Amino acid sequence: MNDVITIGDAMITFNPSTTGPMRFVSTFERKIGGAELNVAIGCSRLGLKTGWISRLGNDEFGRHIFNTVRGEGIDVSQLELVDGYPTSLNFKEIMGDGSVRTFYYRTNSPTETLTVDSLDEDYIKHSKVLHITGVFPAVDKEKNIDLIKHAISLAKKHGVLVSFDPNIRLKLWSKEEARRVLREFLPFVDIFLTGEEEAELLLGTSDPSEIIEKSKTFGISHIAIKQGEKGSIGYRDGEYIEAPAVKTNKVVDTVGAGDGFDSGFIYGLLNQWPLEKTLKFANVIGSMVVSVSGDNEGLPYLEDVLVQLGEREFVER
Ligand code: KDG
Repeated sequence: MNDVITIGDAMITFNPSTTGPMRFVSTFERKIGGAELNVAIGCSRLGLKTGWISRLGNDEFGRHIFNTVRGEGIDVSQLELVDGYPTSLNFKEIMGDGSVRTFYYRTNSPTETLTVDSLDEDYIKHSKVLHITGVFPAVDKEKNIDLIKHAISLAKKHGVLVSFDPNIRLKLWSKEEARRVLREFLPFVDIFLTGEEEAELLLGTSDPSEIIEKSKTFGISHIAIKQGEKGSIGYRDGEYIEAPAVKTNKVVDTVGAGDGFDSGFIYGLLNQWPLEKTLKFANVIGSMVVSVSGDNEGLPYLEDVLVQLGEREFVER
């Protein structure tokens, strides 16, 4: 039985060694990225039993990602290396203030070989949460939208909670397409983890109270609004909580912070924590991610978060 499973496309991510426009960057560090995989890594490091459904190229980069995922303790039974599709790449540009642009090389992704028939009903049935995002449906749209809809229907059939982060990537589709497709998922979502801008695009408002009201009309029971450096807002069973952000000494790389938040939120929910504690925990994780270079390197282990929260002593030596 897995606590959390997710479906997504991962990439080798090249982080620039220097800040500034990418055309002037000559050296990069090889890392790994992919929104859904980041959440899987975050959940696994916190101690949740986690599975990732995906395909990678049967090449050196694919092997590197496969070994990393397995090394993170994530279940790889639904992961295959496929011939004829090179593992996707993503080059990042980071400016002095930590803001990021990404340049994808992910057409012909190995996940094109992942079909509705690849989904194992039993695997989904034996999970507590299915986490999906707006990235995967935007890659190879025609097929992946159906695949995600099928995964959601299997989850609903077996009482598995559906967690959804819109993660709208406008380099992959238009605002109109994203809105039309992702709104179709909303009636099946139990846990909605959104940024304000994404909510504006999907629901037509960035006002937190209105986001909550509109989300409730879709029957969504757990809502978290991620506000970056302002913190987060949560709603559950009539309870509305504003959780301030945690101060970060230096923002190095903002990519992956939202995925870190998601993993913390799911962890708190599965442990039946009060909403306030869950939001605080998730905010701390987001702040830890931005202080480290890479999309998932900053995702903490449970002990690290407890140290940040002052619940565990930090022992230096
Ligand atoms: O949420 C962070 C991810 O988006 C990043 O790791 C990779 O850009 C990426 C993507 O599309 O998955």
